[in-house]
Amino acid sequence: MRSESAATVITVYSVWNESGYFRVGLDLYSWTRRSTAKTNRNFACGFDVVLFFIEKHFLFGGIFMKKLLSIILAVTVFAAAFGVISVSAEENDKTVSVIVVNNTYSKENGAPWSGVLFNATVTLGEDDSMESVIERAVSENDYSFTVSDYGYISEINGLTEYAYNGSGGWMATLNNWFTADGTGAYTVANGGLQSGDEIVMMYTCAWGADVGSLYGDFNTTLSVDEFGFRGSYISEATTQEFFVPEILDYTIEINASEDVISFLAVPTNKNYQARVYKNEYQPDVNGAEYRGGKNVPVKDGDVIYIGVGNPSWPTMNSWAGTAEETVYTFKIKYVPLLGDLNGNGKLDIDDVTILQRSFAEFEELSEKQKEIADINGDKAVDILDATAIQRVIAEFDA
Ligand SMILES: [Ca+2]
Ligand SMILES: [Ca+2]
Repeated sequence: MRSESAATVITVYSVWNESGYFRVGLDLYSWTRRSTAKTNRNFACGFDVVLFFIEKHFLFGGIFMKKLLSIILAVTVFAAAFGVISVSAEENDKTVSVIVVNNTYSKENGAPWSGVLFNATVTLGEDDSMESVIERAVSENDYSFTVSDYGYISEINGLTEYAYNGSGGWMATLNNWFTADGTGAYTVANGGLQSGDEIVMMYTCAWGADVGSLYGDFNTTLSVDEFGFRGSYISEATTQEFFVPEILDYTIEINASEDVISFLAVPTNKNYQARVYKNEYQPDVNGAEYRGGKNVPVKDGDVIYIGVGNPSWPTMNSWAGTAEETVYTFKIKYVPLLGDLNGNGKLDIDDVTILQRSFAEFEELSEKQKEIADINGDKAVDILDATAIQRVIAEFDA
């Protein structure tokens, strides 16, 4: 995918909340939204995709069908994806999150249940794979499941494959990626499964097409519905408004001189991976990426690259053809807040101290600090500015 890249600036607004800290909307908003985005995709389990497959079957004959079946099996059964989720691990526990959800087959249409069955944090052992982790999560949450003769999960809590017009089944993503191989292939031992990963086991009524697994589709953009990022001082409104899948270059303005940002970068077609890099795009270097786009330390001048569908990365779509990758860039620009002399993204007592020390001539303000110290805008940096900062602090501590 290639498109005209217009530079777009994502301005990040910092907003005080009642407790006096900067609030990061994306924290709550976008990350919740990610899980609900799938919910919103209520495809009426249709016949179209099935027909597509049948058509292919007749067009290409048995070999194709075999491949197709193996893909479908892999998908139905395993589905692993490259997701990411915050590890709310205790101490040094290594954990992954496992979510089981059915957003495609409604009760009205006959499903025994729908929605999120559970969202669990599972401790990761050395012998674990995606497969074992999913099975353990299901049984630890006291739900039934069935492993088919082919070794994949065919039933969870009474919702079985083929339940919807013969075209339903279970698929899983690992960090929002429908894995190219079965879930058993992604293990702790081989590094395919890592602490902090997010596994979503989801029901599809259409061989994956209704949950973002688009076989034979070569779109490598990021999904606008599921794009976002969060940082300590980054608020929400921003990215949802400014991100356009076809625009490749952005500037992210941050209010703290340093921050740690997590990107929620989900491909439109989740058969492809999205990988996040800093300052150097290295698609050929395994592990050079920030897994799941999480916890990227940034400062002024850094450049974040998010690639989707690089031809060297695994995808089940390689059966159908080769995609052209899409690479987005996000330049990080530090835009200080007025009065934030220590550059930590908020007005606090340390800013007052810095100012007072400069009055007492213990320390001189840097040029940059001088620019932002005049918080009351009277062209002078003096005690009134210190007072103004104190007022802001007091107001929000009140
Ligand atoms: Ca400060
Ligand atoms: Ca002033």
